[in-house]
Amino acid sequence: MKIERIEQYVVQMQLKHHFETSFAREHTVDKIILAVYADGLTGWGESPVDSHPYYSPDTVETCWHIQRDYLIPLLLGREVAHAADLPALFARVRGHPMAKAGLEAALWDLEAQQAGLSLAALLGGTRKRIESGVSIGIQDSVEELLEQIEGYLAEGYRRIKIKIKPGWDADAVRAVRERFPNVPLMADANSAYTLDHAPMLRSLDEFNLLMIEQPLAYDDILDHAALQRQLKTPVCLDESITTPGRAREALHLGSCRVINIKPARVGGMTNARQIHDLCQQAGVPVWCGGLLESGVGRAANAAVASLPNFTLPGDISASDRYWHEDIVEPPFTLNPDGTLDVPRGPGLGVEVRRDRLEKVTLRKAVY
Ligand code: SMG
Ligand code: MG
Repeated sequence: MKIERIEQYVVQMQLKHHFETSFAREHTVDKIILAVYADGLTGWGESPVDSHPYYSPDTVETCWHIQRDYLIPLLLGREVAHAADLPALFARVRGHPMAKAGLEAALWDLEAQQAGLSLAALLGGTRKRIESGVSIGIQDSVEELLEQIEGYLAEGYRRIKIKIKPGWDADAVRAVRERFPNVPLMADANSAYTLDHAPMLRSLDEFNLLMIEQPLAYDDILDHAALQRQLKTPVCLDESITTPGRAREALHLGSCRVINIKPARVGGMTNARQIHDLCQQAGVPVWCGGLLESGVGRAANAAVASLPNFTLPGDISASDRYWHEDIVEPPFTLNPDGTLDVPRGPGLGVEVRRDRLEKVTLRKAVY
Protein backbone atom coordinates (compact mmCIF):
# COMPACT_ATOMS: atom_id res chain seq x y z
CA MET A 1 0.00 0.00 0.00
CA LYS A 2 1.46 3.34 -1.04
CA ILE A 3 0.07 5.93 1.34
CA GLU A 4 -0.89 8.97 -0.72
CA ARG A 5 -3.18 11.16 1.33
CA ILE A 6 -4.60 11.29 4.86
CA GLU A 7 -7.61 13.21 6.19
CA GLN A 8 -8.02 13.83 9.89
CA TYR A 9 -11.41 14.85 11.35
CA VAL A 10 -12.23 15.95 14.88
CA VAL A 11 -15.81 14.88 15.35
CA GLN A 12 -18.36 15.55 18.07
CA MET A 13 -21.41 13.33 18.34
CA GLN A 14 -24.45 13.97 20.53
CA LEU A 15 -25.41 11.14 22.91
CA LYS A 16 -29.07 10.11 23.16
CA HIS A 17 -28.73 9.93 26.94
CA HIS A 18 -25.86 11.14 29.12
CA PHE A 19 -23.20 8.58 30.06
CA GLU A 20 -21.72 8.79 33.55
CA THR A 21 -18.71 6.92 34.92
CA SER A 22 -16.78 7.29 38.17
CA PHE A 23 -14.78 10.08 36.47
CA ALA A 24 -17.25 12.18 34.43
CA ARG A 25 -20.77 12.66 33.04
CA GLU A 26 -20.78 13.18 29.29
CA HIS A 27 -23.48 14.48 26.97
CA THR A 28 -21.39 14.52 23.80
CA VAL A 29 -18.55 12.32 22.60
CA ASP A 30 -15.48 13.61 20.77
CA LYS A 31 -13.24 11.47 18.61
CA ILE A 32 -10.84 11.64 15.67
CA ILE A 33 -11.77 9.91 12.41
CA LEU A 34 -9.10 9.19 9.80
CA ALA A 35 -9.32 8.49 6.10
CA VAL A 36 -6.17 7.03 4.52
CA TYR A 37 -5.87 6.88 0.71
CA ALA A 38 -3.73 4.28 -1.04
CA ASP A 39 -3.79 2.57 -4.44
CA GLY A 40 -7.18 4.04 -5.35
CA LEU A 41 -8.83 2.86 -2.11
CA THR A 42 -9.87 4.65 1.09
CA GLY A 43 -9.42 3.09 4.52
CA TRP A 44 -11.15 4.43 7.63
CA GLY A 45 -10.06 4.44 11.26
CA GLU A 46 -11.20 5.93 14.55
CA SER A 47 -9.23 7.22 17.53
CA PRO A 48 -11.91 7.24 20.26
CA VAL A 49 -10.17 9.88 22.36
CA ASP A 50 -12.01 12.14 24.78
CA SER A 51 -11.63 15.90 25.06
CA HIS A 52 -10.28 15.25 28.60
CA PRO A 53 -7.60 12.94 30.07
CA TYR A 54 -9.89 11.26 32.62
CA TYR A 55 -10.14 7.81 31.04
CA SER A 56 -6.92 7.76 29.04
CA PRO A 57 -3.91 10.07 28.96
CA ASP A 58 -4.56 10.59 25.21
CA THR A 59 -6.94 13.48 24.46
CA VAL A 60 -8.27 14.96 21.22
CA GLU A 61 -5.51 17.57 21.29
CA THR A 62 -2.62 15.18 22.04
CA CYS A 63 -3.93 12.74 19.45
CA TRP A 64 -4.23 15.47 16.81
CA HIS A 65 -0.71 16.66 17.57
CA ILE A 66 0.95 13.23 17.67
CA GLN A 67 -0.76 12.14 14.46
CA ARG A 68 -0.09 15.40 12.60
CA ASP A 69 3.51 15.92 13.72
CA TYR A 70 4.86 12.38 14.15
CA LEU A 71 2.73 9.49 12.89
CA ILE A 72 1.28 10.89 9.64
CA PRO A 73 4.75 12.03 8.42
CA LEU A 74 5.96 8.44 8.96
CA LEU A 75 3.20 7.17 6.68
CA LEU A 76 2.89 9.70 3.84
CA GLY A 77 4.57 8.54 0.65
CA ARG A 78 5.57 5.26 2.26
CA GLU A 79 4.95 1.79 0.89
CA VAL A 80 3.51 -0.31 3.72
CA ALA A 81 3.21 -4.06 3.13
CA HIS A 82 0.97 -4.91 6.08
CA ALA A 83 -1.02 -3.02 8.71
CA ALA A 84 0.62 -5.36 11.22
CA ASP A 85 3.94 -3.63 10.44
CA LEU A 86 2.73 -0.36 11.99
CA PRO A 87 3.56 -1.00 15.66
CA ALA A 88 7.23 -1.39 14.66
CA LEU A 89 7.10 1.68 12.39
CA PHE A 90 5.46 3.75 15.16
CA ALA A 91 7.65 2.34 17.98
CA ARG A 92 9.90 5.40 18.22
CA VAL A 93 6.85 7.36 19.40
CA ARG A 94 6.30 6.31 22.99
CA GLY A 95 2.79 5.85 24.30
CA HIS A 96 -0.16 7.51 22.54
CA PRO A 97 -1.90 4.23 21.78
CA MET A 98 -5.13 5.84 20.60
CA ALA A 99 -3.32 8.05 18.09
CA LYS A 100 -1.55 4.99 16.69
CA ALA A 101 -4.67 2.80 16.73
CA GLY A 102 -6.78 5.13 14.54
CA LEU A 103 -4.19 5.18 11.76
CA GLU A 104 -3.47 1.48 12.03
CA ALA A 105 -7.19 0.72 11.76
CA ALA A 106 -7.40 2.62 8.46
CA LEU A 107 -4.52 0.52 7.11
CA TRP A 108 -6.19 -2.70 8.25
CA ASP A 109 -9.31 -1.58 6.38
CA LEU A 110 -7.22 -0.85 3.26
CA GLU A 111 -5.35 -4.14 3.43
CA ALA A 112 -8.58 -6.13 3.80
CA GLN A 113 -10.18 -4.27 0.88
CA GLN A 114 -7.15 -4.98 -1.28
CA ALA A 115 -7.30 -8.65 -0.37
CA GLY A 116 -11.06 -8.74 -1.01
CA LEU A 117 -11.60 -9.98 2.54
CA SER A 118 -13.61 -8.80 5.49
CA LEU A 119 -11.48 -7.33 8.23
CA ALA A 120 -12.59 -10.18 10.49
CA ALA A 121 -11.32 -12.76 7.99
CA LEU A 122 -8.00 -10.93 7.52
CA LEU A 123 -7.47 -10.84 11.31
CA GLY A 124 -8.24 -14.56 11.62
CA GLY A 125 -11.70 -14.16 13.15
CA THR A 126 -13.95 -17.19 13.29
CA ARG A 127 -17.32 -15.91 14.56
CA LYS A 128 -20.10 -14.66 12.30
CA ARG A 129 -22.02 -13.11 15.19
CA ILE A 130 -20.87 -11.70 18.51
CA GLU A 131 -22.76 -11.63 21.79
CA SER A 132 -23.68 -8.09 22.68
CA GLY A 133 -23.74 -6.57 26.14
CA VAL A 134 -24.57 -3.07 27.24
CA SER A 135 -22.72 -0.74 29.59
CA ILE A 136 -24.98 1.46 31.71
CA GLY A 137 -23.71 4.64 33.30
CA ILE A 138 -24.33 5.88 36.83
CA GLN A 139 -27.90 7.15 37.09
CA ASP A 140 -29.55 9.75 39.32
CA SER A 141 -31.51 7.05 41.14
CA VAL A 142 -31.65 3.29 41.53
CA GLU A 143 -35.17 3.36 40.02
CA GLU A 144 -33.78 4.93 36.86
CA LEU A 145 -31.04 2.32 36.74
CA LEU A 146 -33.54 -0.53 37.03
CA GLU A 147 -35.73 1.04 34.37
CA GLN A 148 -32.79 1.33 31.96
CA ILE A 149 -31.76 -2.26 32.55
CA GLU A 150 -35.30 -3.45 31.96
CA GLY A 151 -35.36 -1.63 28.63
CA TYR A 152 -32.07 -3.08 27.42
CA LEU A 153 -33.03 -6.61 28.48
CA ALA A 154 -36.30 -6.23 26.58
CA GLU A 155 -34.27 -5.25 23.49
CA GLY A 156 -32.36 -8.50 23.86
CA TYR A 157 -28.98 -7.52 25.30
CA ARG A 158 -27.27 -10.54 26.83
CA ARG A 159 -25.25 -9.03 29.61
CA ILE A 160 -25.53 -5.93 31.73
CA LYS A 161 -22.60 -3.90 32.99
CA ILE A 162 -23.18 -1.14 35.49
CA LYS A 163 -20.73 1.54 36.48
CA ILE A 164 -19.87 1.84 40.16
CA LYS A 165 -18.05 4.33 42.40
CA PRO A 166 -17.93 4.93 46.16
CA GLY A 167 -21.50 5.82 47.17
CA TRP A 168 -22.98 4.01 44.15
CA ASP A 169 -21.87 0.43 44.54
CA ALA A 170 -23.11 -2.35 46.85
CA ASP A 171 -26.63 -0.91 47.20
CA ALA A 172 -27.00 -0.41 43.46
CA VAL A 173 -25.69 -3.92 42.73
CA ARG A 174 -27.99 -5.42 45.37
CA ALA A 175 -31.03 -3.66 43.92
CA VAL A 176 -30.19 -4.90 40.42
CA ARG A 177 -29.66 -8.44 41.65
CA GLU A 178 -32.92 -8.47 43.58
CA ARG A 179 -34.88 -7.33 40.53
CA PHE A 180 -32.95 -9.46 37.99
CA PRO A 181 -31.65 -12.53 39.88
CA ASN A 182 -30.34 -14.38 36.84
CA VAL A 183 -29.11 -11.75 34.45
CA PRO A 184 -25.39 -11.94 33.56
CA LEU A 185 -24.19 -8.88 35.46
CA MET A 186 -20.89 -7.12 36.10
CA ALA A 187 -19.62 -3.86 37.56
CA ASP A 188 -16.99 -1.43 36.24
CA ALA A 189 -15.31 0.95 38.71
CA ASN A 190 -12.99 2.78 36.30
CA SER A 191 -10.31 2.87 39.03
CA ALA A 192 -12.47 4.45 41.73
CA TYR A 193 -11.12 2.31 44.62
CA THR A 194 -7.93 1.42 46.48
CA LEU A 195 -6.94 -1.68 48.44
CA ASP A 196 -8.45 0.03 51.50
CA HIS A 197 -11.84 -0.69 49.90
CA ALA A 198 -11.16 -4.44 49.77
CA PRO A 199 -13.90 -5.21 52.35
CA MET A 200 -16.56 -3.45 50.25
CA LEU A 201 -15.30 -5.13 47.06
CA ARG A 202 -15.39 -8.50 48.87
CA SER A 203 -18.98 -7.81 49.86
CA LEU A 204 -19.88 -7.88 46.15
CA ASP A 205 -18.94 -11.58 46.04
CA GLU A 206 -22.44 -12.50 47.21
CA PHE A 207 -24.04 -11.04 44.05
CA ASN A 208 -22.62 -13.58 41.64
CA LEU A 209 -21.10 -10.99 39.31
CA LEU A 210 -19.40 -12.17 36.14
CA MET A 211 -16.49 -9.92 37.09
CA ILE A 212 -15.45 -6.59 38.61
CA GLU A 213 -13.73 -4.39 36.07
CA GLN A 214 -10.74 -2.17 36.91
CA PRO A 215 -11.47 -1.54 40.58
CA LEU A 216 -8.03 -0.07 41.40
CA ALA A 217 -5.65 2.51 39.91
CA TYR A 218 -5.62 2.95 36.14
CA ASP A 219 -1.97 1.91 35.82
CA ASP A 220 -1.81 -0.72 38.57
CA ILE A 221 -0.91 -4.37 38.13
CA LEU A 222 0.39 -5.30 41.59
CA ASP A 223 -2.48 -4.27 43.88
CA HIS A 224 -4.98 -5.93 41.56
CA ALA A 225 -3.08 -9.19 42.10
CA ALA A 226 -3.43 -8.75 45.87
CA LEU A 227 -7.11 -7.93 45.50
CA GLN A 228 -7.82 -10.87 43.17
CA ARG A 229 -6.42 -13.21 45.84
CA GLN A 230 -9.04 -11.87 48.27
CA LEU A 231 -12.05 -12.06 45.92
CA LYS A 232 -14.14 -14.93 44.63
CA THR A 233 -15.38 -12.68 41.83
CA PRO A 234 -12.99 -12.51 38.88
CA VAL A 235 -11.16 -9.20 38.44
CA CYS A 236 -11.11 -7.90 34.86
CA LEU A 237 -8.49 -5.37 33.80
CA ASP A 238 -9.27 -2.55 31.38
CA GLU A 239 -7.26 0.68 31.85
CA SER A 240 -4.15 -1.12 33.20
CA ILE A 241 -3.62 -3.15 30.01
CA THR A 242 -2.06 -0.71 27.56
CA THR A 243 0.39 -3.02 25.77
CA PRO A 244 1.01 -6.74 25.23
CA GLY A 245 3.82 -6.37 27.81
CA ARG A 246 1.38 -5.16 30.45
CA ALA A 247 -0.88 -8.10 29.64
CA ARG A 248 2.06 -10.48 30.17
CA GLU A 249 2.76 -8.90 33.56
CA ALA A 250 -0.88 -9.16 34.63
CA LEU A 251 -1.13 -12.78 33.52
CA HIS A 252 2.14 -13.62 35.25
CA LEU A 253 1.15 -11.97 38.53
CA GLY A 254 -2.46 -13.18 38.55
CA SER A 255 -3.77 -9.62 38.61
CA CYS A 256 -6.99 -10.62 36.86
CA ARG A 257 -8.91 -13.61 35.52
CA VAL A 258 -10.37 -11.75 32.54
CA ILE A 259 -9.10 -9.02 30.22
CA ASN A 260 -11.16 -6.36 28.46
CA ILE A 261 -9.44 -5.75 25.13
CA LYS A 262 -10.04 -2.38 23.51
CA PRO A 263 -7.99 -2.10 20.34
CA ALA A 264 -7.67 1.68 20.74
CA ARG A 265 -6.39 1.41 24.31
CA VAL A 266 -3.61 -1.01 23.34
CA GLY A 267 -2.35 0.83 20.26
CA GLY A 268 -4.34 -0.98 17.59
CA MET A 269 -5.61 -4.27 16.28
CA THR A 270 -2.17 -5.86 15.91
CA ASN A 271 -1.49 -5.47 19.63
CA ALA A 272 -5.10 -6.42 20.42
CA ARG A 273 -4.65 -9.70 18.56
CA GLN A 274 -1.35 -10.33 20.33
CA ILE A 275 -2.99 -9.81 23.74
CA HIS A 276 -5.82 -12.10 22.64
CA ASP A 277 -3.24 -14.78 21.81
CA LEU A 278 -1.36 -14.35 25.11
CA CYS A 279 -4.61 -14.69 27.06
CA GLN A 280 -5.67 -17.71 25.04
CA GLN A 281 -2.38 -19.45 25.83
CA ALA A 282 -2.85 -18.59 29.52
CA GLY A 283 -6.46 -19.86 29.55
CA VAL A 284 -7.79 -16.39 30.32
CA PRO A 285 -10.98 -15.35 28.45
CA VAL A 286 -11.27 -11.91 26.90
CA TRP A 287 -14.07 -9.65 25.67
CA CYS A 288 -14.12 -6.53 23.57
CA GLY A 289 -14.71 -3.27 25.37
CA GLY A 290 -15.91 -0.03 23.86
CA LEU A 291 -15.14 3.67 23.93
CA LEU A 292 -18.45 4.93 22.58
CA GLU A 293 -17.23 4.44 19.04
CA SER A 294 -19.01 5.58 15.93
CA GLY A 295 -19.76 2.90 13.36
CA VAL A 296 -16.17 3.19 12.09
CA GLY A 297 -14.63 2.00 15.35
CA ARG A 298 -17.58 -0.28 16.10
CA ALA A 299 -17.03 -2.20 12.84
CA ALA A 300 -13.34 -2.64 13.62
CA ASN A 301 -14.13 -3.79 17.17
CA ALA A 302 -16.69 -6.29 15.88
CA ALA A 303 -14.04 -7.75 13.57
CA VAL A 304 -11.58 -8.11 16.47
CA ALA A 305 -14.28 -9.66 18.67
CA SER A 306 -14.73 -12.42 16.08
CA LEU A 307 -11.39 -13.96 17.19
CA PRO A 308 -11.85 -17.30 18.99
CA ASN A 309 -10.88 -16.35 22.58
CA PHE A 310 -13.48 -13.55 22.76
CA THR A 311 -15.73 -15.93 24.65
CA LEU A 312 -17.58 -13.43 26.87
CA PRO A 313 -20.23 -10.92 25.75
CA GLY A 314 -18.61 -7.52 25.29
CA ASP A 315 -19.57 -3.84 25.28
CA ILE A 316 -20.19 -3.66 21.53
CA SER A 317 -23.82 -2.60 21.41
CA ALA A 318 -26.03 -1.52 18.51
CA SER A 319 -25.54 1.94 16.97
CA ASP A 320 -28.88 3.14 18.35
CA ARG A 321 -27.73 2.52 21.93
CA TYR A 322 -25.84 5.85 21.70
CA TRP A 323 -26.63 7.57 18.39
CA HIS A 324 -29.72 8.95 16.74
CA GLU A 325 -27.82 8.64 13.48
CA ASP A 326 -24.54 6.78 13.00
CA ILE A 327 -22.00 8.01 10.44
CA VAL A 328 -21.92 4.63 8.68
CA GLU A 329 -24.39 2.55 6.71
CA PRO A 330 -25.72 0.13 7.57
CA PRO A 331 -25.83 0.89 11.30
CA PHE A 332 -25.26 -1.96 13.75
CA THR A 333 -28.54 -3.51 14.84
CA LEU A 334 -29.22 -6.07 17.54
CA ASN A 335 -30.47 -9.46 16.38
CA PRO A 336 -33.43 -10.91 18.32
CA ASP A 337 -31.01 -13.35 20.01
CA GLY A 338 -28.89 -10.52 21.44
CA THR A 339 -26.05 -10.79 18.94
CA LEU A 340 -24.59 -8.41 16.37
CA ASP A 341 -23.51 -9.59 12.94
CA VAL A 342 -19.82 -9.24 12.19
CA PRO A 343 -19.70 -7.30 8.89
CA ARG A 344 -18.92 -9.59 5.95
CA GLY A 345 -18.18 -7.13 3.15
CA PRO A 346 -14.61 -6.24 2.16
CA GLY A 347 -12.66 -4.23 4.74
CA LEU A 348 -14.73 -2.72 7.55
CA GLY A 349 -17.84 -3.84 5.71
CA VAL A 350 -19.69 -0.59 6.39
CA GLU A 351 -19.79 2.57 4.32
CA VAL A 352 -18.91 5.94 5.81
CA ARG A 353 -21.55 8.53 4.96
CA ARG A 354 -19.44 11.59 4.21
CA ASP A 355 -22.44 13.93 4.41
CA ARG A 356 -23.07 12.81 8.00
CA LEU A 357 -19.37 12.91 8.84
CA GLU A 358 -19.15 16.53 7.65
CA LYS A 359 -22.20 17.46 9.77
CA VAL A 360 -20.47 16.35 12.98
CA THR A 361 -16.97 17.60 12.08
CA LEU A 362 -15.47 20.37 14.24
CA ARG A 363 -12.07 20.51 12.53
CA LYS A 364 -10.48 18.88 9.52
CA ALA A 365 -6.96 18.65 8.09
CA VAL A 366 -5.67 17.12 4.87
CA TYR A 367 -2.10 15.85 4.48
O1 SMG B 1 -18.68 1.79 23.95
O2 SMG B 1 -20.44 1.10 25.00
C1 SMG B 1 -19.34 1.63 24.98
C2 SMG B 1 -18.77 2.12 26.30
C3 SMG B 1 -18.44 1.02 27.21
O3 SMG B 1 -18.33 1.39 29.53
C4 SMG B 1 -17.78 1.50 28.47
N1 SMG B 1 -16.56 2.04 28.37
O4 SMG B 1 -14.34 1.72 31.12
O5 SMG B 1 -15.17 0.24 29.86
C5 SMG B 1 -15.07 1.42 30.19
C6 SMG B 1 -15.83 2.52 29.50
C7 SMG B 1 -14.91 3.61 29.07
C8 SMG B 1 -15.56 4.76 28.42
S1 SMG B 1 -16.22 5.86 29.51
C9 SMG B 1 -16.57 7.30 28.66
MG1 MG C 1 -13.94 -0.26 31.74
